[in-house]
Formats: sequence, structure tokens, C-alpha cells
Amino acid sequence: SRENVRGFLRRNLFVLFTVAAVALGVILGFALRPHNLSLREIKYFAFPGELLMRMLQMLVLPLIVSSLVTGISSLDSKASGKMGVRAVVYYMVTTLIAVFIGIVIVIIIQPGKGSRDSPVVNSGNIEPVQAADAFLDLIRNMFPPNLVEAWTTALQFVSITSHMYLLTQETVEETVPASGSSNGVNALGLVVFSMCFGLVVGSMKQQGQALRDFFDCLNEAIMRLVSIIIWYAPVGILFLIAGKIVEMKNLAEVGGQLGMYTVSVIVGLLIHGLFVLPLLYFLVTRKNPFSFIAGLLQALITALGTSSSSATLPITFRCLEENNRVDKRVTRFILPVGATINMDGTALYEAVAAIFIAQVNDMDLNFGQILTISITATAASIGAAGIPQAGLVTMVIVLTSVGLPTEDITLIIAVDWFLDRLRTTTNVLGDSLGAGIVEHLSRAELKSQDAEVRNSVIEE
Ligand code: DAS
Repeated sequence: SRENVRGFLRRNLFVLFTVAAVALGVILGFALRPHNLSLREIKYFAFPGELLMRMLQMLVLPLIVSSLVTGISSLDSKASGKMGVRAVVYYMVTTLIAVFIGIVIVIIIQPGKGSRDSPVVNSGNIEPVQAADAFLDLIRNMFPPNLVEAWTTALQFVSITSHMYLLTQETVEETVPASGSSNGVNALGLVVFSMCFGLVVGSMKQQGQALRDFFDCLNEAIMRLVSIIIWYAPVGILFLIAGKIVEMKNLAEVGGQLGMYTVSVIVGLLIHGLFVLPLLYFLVTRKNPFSFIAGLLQALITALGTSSSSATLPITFRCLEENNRVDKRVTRFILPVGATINMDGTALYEAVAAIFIAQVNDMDLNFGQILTISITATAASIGAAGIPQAGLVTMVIVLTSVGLPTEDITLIIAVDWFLDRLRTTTNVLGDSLGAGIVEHLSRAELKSQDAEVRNSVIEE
């Protein structure tokens, strides 16, 4: 019928537009490189790309609040509790698998072995982030001498995680000014607040109906704004990609070790993103993961273009709800949380980078140190903000935890703008498949919720 032709066209036309935009961006970028544009000229040239980043970031705040409050308040606390537990278990399992894959790959490929390459010293000056000390204090304080100390430690954990989070934002802004990060929003704090608020509004039954309607309408309005912005996305992505290609250091500078390190990260991300996650989705839902992933292409390419999970969030919502028809009660709850704390790509990357730097320093890591790297890479990926190059900043925590020199981060900055895109795409893929898995596991609760609603309507 006319409707599903329109739907088919809209879905596939967009993907074609966006893929064409990426291809054009790459061609344009390489065509412009010989002109040696100044940073200023590149910034002007890439302006349409920055516009897209800002349009999407403008929606992130209202979207996180409205989707979480609506999503959680529309579920009874039992259902949202179970759904939350399933989501957290999925996040932890997939992140730990990602770290494990990263460690196995970097130990097999050994990119850092051999004499120290002429380190590609780059302009990027990463200041050691205080979060590292705060994090070590946290680990140290996990064994508090007495109960009072335990309580303050617990409060500290919340504040440090969000402190780490805010530091990520500030540090990224200082270190990578062009990152156009979502100007210091503590999305983590916002997610926690919105979840608590949503639970309370949900428990207020009839009294809370006006608020539930308000946030539901707000969410609908934001999603309509997204459907307007999505027409502009291919243009923005074209300039984002082209601008980055003009700006990047020429690949000849990248030493052999750095090349092998880049290959290690890419191989790890591909195994996790194209094999482990789809297999997990198939094992749980018995559905074809690749048709699910086909519906996500718009979001995955936006993640590739913007290298920011938060900025991609509005489009991730749209792909899951419009293309994959995932229940809104699940996406509204899972996606904002996942985009903020579930970063498989980042965790894998941090483990690989830390062990690569150890290899470059001819430092043999023992089992305990590798275990420490696994834990701190997981924690650092939870603390990393969904903004460009956040993973580079929280990596300081991983390096400090095993006594590696944090200034060696400059060894890998040259390729980080590229690896950031790939790990962000993996992050978004993990969040999206997670929504599909949690929806499948929660289908009983969702059905009983629908039955309740139907009965209450019949009674009325
Ligand atoms: N760019 C971050 C994101 O948006 C990931 C990272 O920097 O590691 O997911």
C-alpha cells in the first residue's frame, strides 16, 4: 500500500543518502588535502557538520529526560525493576566480553613489541586527569575501616563517577576543543535523576497522570523535531567526515607500531560488533540479527560521522522505534541509560591501548595487572561521556592503575579521531541490540501491562 511504500522509501532512501554522503565526504576530504587549508579554513569548511552536531546535542537533554520519565512512569515498578536488572546484566556481560576480546587480540598481535618506534609526538596535550587519583582513592576506600567511612565511600562513588564524568567533559573540551562536546552536561546525573523522578511519577497513579501526559507529549514533540533534522543529517555528516579527512595527519607519519595498534583495535571491534553481539542477539531472540542491524544503519553512520553516542541518541531512538518497531516502553528506558554507561567499543579500546602502551614500554604485565586493566577499562567506559574522544581521557585511569606513564597517550592521539568513530559505532550498536534483547526478555511483563491497560479501558 502507499503507506508502506513511503515507509520503505523513507527508510532506505535515507540510508542511501547517508552512505552517499559518507562516500562524498571522503572524496571531498582527499580532494581538499593537497590545498593545505589552515585550521581556520577547515573549521569554516566543516561548519555545516558542526551545525548537525549542535542540532542533535540540542535535543539530547529534553530527549533523555522526557523518554526516561515517560518510559519508567508508564511501567509498574515491578516491570521496570526487572527490565532494569536485565539491562544492567546485559551491559556488564557485553562490556566484559569486549574487554576480553581486546586483551586476547592485543596479546596475540603484540603491536607494541620491538624497539620503540619514533613516537608520533602529536600536538594533543592530555593533562593527567585528577579523576585518576580520585579513582584510585575509590578503589583504596572500597575497604573502609568502619561503617561511617563506608557510607561516605558510597556517596563518594556516586560523586566520583559523575565527577569523572564531568572531568571527561571538561578535559575533552580543553584538550580537543573541536570536539564540540555537549557543553558540560552531566548526562549521567541527568539519567539518575530522571529515573528516580520517573519512578515517583509512576507511583503517583491518577495524581501523576498530568505529568505523564506532559512528558509523553514532550517526547513526541522531540521525536518530530528529530524527523526534521534527519533530512539534514546526510549533509552534516558529509562535512563532518570531509573536515576530519582534511585535518588528519598524513598516514605516512604513522609508525609501524601505531599501524599494528590501529589494526588490533579494528579487528577487536569487528569481532565484537559483527560476531559476538549479533550472536548474543540471535541466541536470546532467535531472530536474524542482521535484519535488526539493517534498521540501525542511519544511527550507525551518524555515530561514525559524529563520534558521539549522545549526539546520535535521537537517531538511535528513531531507528529502533520506526524501523525495528521496538516497544517504546523499552527504548525510552534502555537507550538513554545505555548511551551513557554502556560503551563496549570504548572498553575494548581502552584495554587494547593500555596493553599496547605497556608493550611499547617493554613492560610485561602479570595476570593481576591485566585483571586490573580489565576492571579499570570497564569502569572507565562507564565513566566516559558520550562525547568525542571521551575514551581517550578516561584512559588515564587505566594507565595509572597499572603504573604506566600517562604521557604515552600522545603515542596514540594521531589515530584516535578515526578509532573514536569506530568505537562509538560499536557503542551505539551494543546499546541498540541491547534494547532488542531486553524487549524480548521482557515480553511477558509488556503483554501483561497491555492486558491491564485494555481491561482498565473496558472497565471505564
Ligand atoms: N566517543 C565516545 C562515544 O560517544 C566513545 C569514546 O570516546 O570512547 O561513545
